[in-house]
Order: sequence, then C-alpha cells, then structure tokens
Amino acid sequence: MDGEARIEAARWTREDVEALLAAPFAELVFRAAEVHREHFNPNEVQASRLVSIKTGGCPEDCGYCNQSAHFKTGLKASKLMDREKVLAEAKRAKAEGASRFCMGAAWRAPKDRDMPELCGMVAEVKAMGLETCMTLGMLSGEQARSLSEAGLDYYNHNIDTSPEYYDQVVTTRTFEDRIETLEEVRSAGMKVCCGGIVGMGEKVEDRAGFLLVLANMTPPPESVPINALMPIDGTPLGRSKPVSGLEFARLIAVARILMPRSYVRLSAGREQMSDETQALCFLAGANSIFVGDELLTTNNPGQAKDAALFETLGVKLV
Ligand code: SAM
Ligand code: DTB
Ligand code: SF4
Repeated sequence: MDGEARIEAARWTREDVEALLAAPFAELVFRAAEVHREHFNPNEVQASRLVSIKTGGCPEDCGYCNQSAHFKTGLKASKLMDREKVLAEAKRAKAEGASRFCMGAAWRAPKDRDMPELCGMVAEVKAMGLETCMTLGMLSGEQARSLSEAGLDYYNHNIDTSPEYYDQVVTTRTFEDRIETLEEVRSAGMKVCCGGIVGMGEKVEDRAGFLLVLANMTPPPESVPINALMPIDGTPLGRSKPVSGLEFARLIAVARILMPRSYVRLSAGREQMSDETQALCFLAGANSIFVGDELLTTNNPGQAKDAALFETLGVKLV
C-alpha cells in the first residue's frame, strides 16, 4: 500500500475515539505506550522554547486568553519585539537545551508590513541551528509562502476544541477560519503544529470531536500541543473546573493512539501538575514539552525543576 492509501485507510470514526476515551485506564495507557514505542524512543522528550514577540492588546475574544483586549486581565500590552532581543532569547533557549524556538504574537493576523521583519527573525533564528516555529494568528496564502521561504519549519495554529463547542469559546472567528489557515500552512510546505486546550468546561464529546478532527487531518499535524487551561482572572473561562491529572493523561494516551507518528506535547499546565502526573503523561505517549520558566504570559516549571524531573525519570531532552 502506498503512503496515501495507508493514510486514507487509517481514518478514525467518532465511535473509535469515544470508545478510547471511555476505555479502562490501565489498558488504554498500556496500548498508548506500545504505540509510542513503535515510533519513538520513549526515553527522549523534545524541548521547545516559547517567546512572546508581541504581547497583549489582541482584537480576538478567545475566552481563555490573557492577551485579549476584550477582558481586563491586568496584562501590559507591548509592541513587536526588536529582532536583537528575539535573537538574544533564541540564544538563551539554545544554551538551555531547546531544539525548537517558537515565536508567538497576540494578533488576529499579521500585517503585510510586518512580514519582512518576521521573515528576518525566522532566517536568523534558523541560522543559529534551531528549528523555528511561529504562531501569529490567521495567514493568507502569500504570508504563509513568505514564512516558508524564510525557513519557518512549523506554524502553530490551534483548533482549541471541538467544532461544536468552538463558538462558546471564541466569537470573533470561526472554526472554519482556523482550518483555512491550516490549509494555507500545509500548501506552503510547512509542518503543522495544531492542538488545543482542555479544562474549558467542554464535555467528553467535545474532547472526542476535537481529537477526531486532528486525527483525520491528512496528514495529521506533526506536532500536537495539548494544553491544560491556565486559568486567567478576568477572562470568561478563568474559573473553569480544572481537569484532573488522570483525565489529562487519558487524553494524551488517546491522542498518541490516534496520531502514532506525531509529537504529542504536554504543553501549558505543567506548572500545576505533579511529577507523577507528568510521568504518567510521558508513559502515555507525550514526547514534547515547553521548557523555560515562562510560556507566553504565564509560568512554566523552569530549568532547575525540569532537570531534576528528567534526571529522576531517566529521560533525555532533545
Ligand atoms: N494569536 C495567535 C492565535 O491565537 O493563534 C497565537 C498565540 S495564542 C496565545 C496560541 C495558543 O495558546 C492558543 O490557540 C491557545 O491554544 C493557547 N493558549 C492561550 N491562552 C491559554 C491559556 N490561558 N491556557 C492554555 N492555553 C492557552
Ligand atoms: C500552544 O498550544 N501552547 C502555547 C503555544 N501553543 C503558543 C501557548 C500556551 C499559552 C499559555 C498561556 C500564556 O502563557 O499566556
Ligand atoms: Fe489573541 Fe491568540 Fe489570545 Fe486569541 S489566543 S486572544 S487570537 S492572542
């Protein structure tokens, strides 16, 4: 069977995903760990570093986000970071062991006039020997092509939740808008980083719908960040009920089984997770994290804590 036919044959149904989400925990994690070992070294975890190159003041109303101008979160907005500062951050990330540098901007979409500067950042970060990733909001085909030509390896653009729950979370754009940008990213030849958030008051069916869309993308995203909501005071979702460690690990296991060859990233939320929950997630097939002491605007465990955890687990960050 050629590659394309194999991908076609591997389409998942809603029933498949719901059955996995309801499976006995030990069996599920065991199967996920088996799938993980078939495609990856289970003792290696990929390390990405985030930096917010344009913070706050965003016109979108994503109900989880610290950076939306619609909510009073107390965050100070700033303009696009100077290239020199971005490069200094990338240098630090590399020295601290990150292999990928992800630049995030609080925009609905980049302006065409910012593209040369953004492309310059990509080229220079790449020349430092880091993989490059950006997340800037929606892209036109032309913008996607110029980032790709500048050397951008990955574009992050999350679907965040199920198509059915999406308008409860964001009203200033549609689920379909997200898919259109993802298609532009693919057509421009970049790798796709696409995932979402749990703990936003969604139902189990929404988690199933969310994973189903990701798993049936052809091909599935190379990188799948699963974020636990970082609750932000002042946002509509700031008081949502947190997801337990076991529920989170279950989701990781299902993502691993549905997308055997993708990097599944244990993303936002590690700050609130115990070492034991994180270890369970790595056993269940998570094989990527954000390193460093901050994400975009919120906290992350940082180098000393992570070094101790990975030493204990015998896991190498790559
Ligand atoms: N503005 C761009 C966009 O929305 O695509 C890029 C930056 S945005 C902050 C990137 C992703 O971060 C969102 O899609 C969401 O999945 C995640 N995120 C934002 N706020 C979060 C929070 N409070 N907790 C967990 N994840 C969050
Ligand atoms: C993703 O899925 N998670 C990252 C990255 N992509 C851009 C962002 C997490 C943000 C957490 C909240 C904050 O720090 O503001
Ligand atoms: Fe803006 Fe992105 Fe935050 Fe939504 S998630 S408000 S688009 S920065």
